[in-house]
Amino acid sequence: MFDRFLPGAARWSVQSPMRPYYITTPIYYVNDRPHIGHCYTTLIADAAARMQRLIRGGDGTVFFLTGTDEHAEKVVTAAAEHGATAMEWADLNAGRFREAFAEINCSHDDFIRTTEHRHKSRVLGYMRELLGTGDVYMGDYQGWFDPSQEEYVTEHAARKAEFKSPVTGKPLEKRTEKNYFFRLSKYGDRLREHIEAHGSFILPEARRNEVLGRIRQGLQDVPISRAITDESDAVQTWGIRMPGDDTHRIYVWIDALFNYLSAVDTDERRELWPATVHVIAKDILWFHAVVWPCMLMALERELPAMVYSHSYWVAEGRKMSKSLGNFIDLPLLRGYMERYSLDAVRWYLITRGPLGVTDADFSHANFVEVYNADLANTVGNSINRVGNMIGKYCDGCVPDPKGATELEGHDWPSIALGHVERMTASADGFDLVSALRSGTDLVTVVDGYINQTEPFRLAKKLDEDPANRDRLNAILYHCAEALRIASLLLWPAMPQKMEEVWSRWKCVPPRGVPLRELAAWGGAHSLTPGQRIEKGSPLFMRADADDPPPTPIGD
Ligand code: ME8
Repeated sequence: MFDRFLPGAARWSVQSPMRPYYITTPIYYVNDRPHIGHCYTTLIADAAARMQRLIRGGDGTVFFLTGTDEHAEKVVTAAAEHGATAMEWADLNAGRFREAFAEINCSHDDFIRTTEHRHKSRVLGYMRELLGTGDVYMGDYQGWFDPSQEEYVTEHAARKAEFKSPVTGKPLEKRTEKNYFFRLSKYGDRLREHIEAHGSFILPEARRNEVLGRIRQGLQDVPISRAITDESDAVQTWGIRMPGDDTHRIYVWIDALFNYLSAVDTDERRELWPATVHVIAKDILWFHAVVWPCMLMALERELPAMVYSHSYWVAEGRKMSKSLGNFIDLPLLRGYMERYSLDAVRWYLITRGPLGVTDADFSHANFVEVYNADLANTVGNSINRVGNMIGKYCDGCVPDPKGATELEGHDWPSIALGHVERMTASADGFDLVSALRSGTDLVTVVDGYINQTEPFRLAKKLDEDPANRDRLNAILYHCAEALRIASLLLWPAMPQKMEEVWSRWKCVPPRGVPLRELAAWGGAHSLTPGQRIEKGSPLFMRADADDPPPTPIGD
């Protein structure tokens, strides 16, 4: 029914003036199963993708990519611990990521795995191109390797973290190898100029400054291969071999970054490049904001328009870690979905997550507070209240405003338009929380209007003055129409609940129509006076703050 919002439904034409919107998430390691962090990044990318599908309607393509990064050494070691081959283990966990993203209703258009032929074959092509640029050479590398993150850390960072992983706290290993190197140092100035000229290339601002600061200290060349000294070693032989040199495999990070290109390097999709936004977290900023753009420069490819780097979820005030056993994992999220609904979980994660530069704390008390404040008491309450009043005072049919658009100082067409414009501008600037606030703020305006005009009092005075009927009808129509528009703005975070409202109120948006037309006050897609609507049960029941956290479901 809502196929206009489904992945792949929109196709752009060559004449389309709008650039396609190509959004990506990191591809996740398959050594373990997904947790809240992976779900969060994919969820905010989902909300952003849905916002653009909504804003653009049929005008311009949106393409949303996620997937898994499979050639990491830790995939082989985790597999061995479970008596599996690396491929079996990767299959199992890639399946878990797919299922998790389906469970949280992510609308990605593609899910790429780096072990797929389409990816591996294209990576070989990119690597041959890179070798041909003269920016790759064989050199000696000695450094502190962090096996838990599959990366070398600088001498300075290693010392500072007492030779433990700055991310996981696991011991670092001193490694020396002969490797192929990419001349990152050659591109420092060009990259700095690019960042300085493009204010939203790295967001948020603080991350941009961080990167600029490090670039100013000078860039060192980076290894892009790992040596294979033992063909019987399962760890060493897992990965893509360097073209023309079987004694090296491509470094997993380089292999992984290429996914953004390989997924769209087909005749049908090539127009999608450059990506509009790579969504990542702060842990992998350097690779995305420095190594990747410099490689693209060497390959003479266009750079992505934005790298958006969010912060971290922590749990009940503490960093999530395996040893503390406090990971917010999928079974726990499932417990929340079952009790409070999937869309309540999506709402909480998207609007209270670490989108900016500070970490966000997942706490049960905060979840319940947000659920009650935003959903039960605001969005749900307003929709139920207006639906009930229409049921009671207008025989369950959308009332006729008789052309009135302004009442009690509320110029509704311009109020609605203001909120739609704010949503559009915020979505374009990747301020997703502000984009969604445009929806809840519009609901709050409706609440204030109800309190001010008191339609429930007016309904008791219909016999006193015949003009009261018209006034009541106009008030309730304004409320319902404003809520219909708010439901469009809230849909990217809460698609199921808002689709439920559309089906109750008989206002399912037709396919291929952009937001500005869908949301036009009293326009072709507005509520139809005289149309019978269904009341339905409350969208969000109030939650009891004293209830303990839900129990995890499944594994
Ligand atoms: O780094 N809070 O994969 P990865 C928020 N394969 N987000 C979190 C998080 C947390 N506590 N923990 C993880 C890799 N994430 C590479 C990426 S891309 C070419 C290769 C999210 O499985 C966040 O998006 O370690 C972070 O950047 C990503 O998971 C790291 O996932």
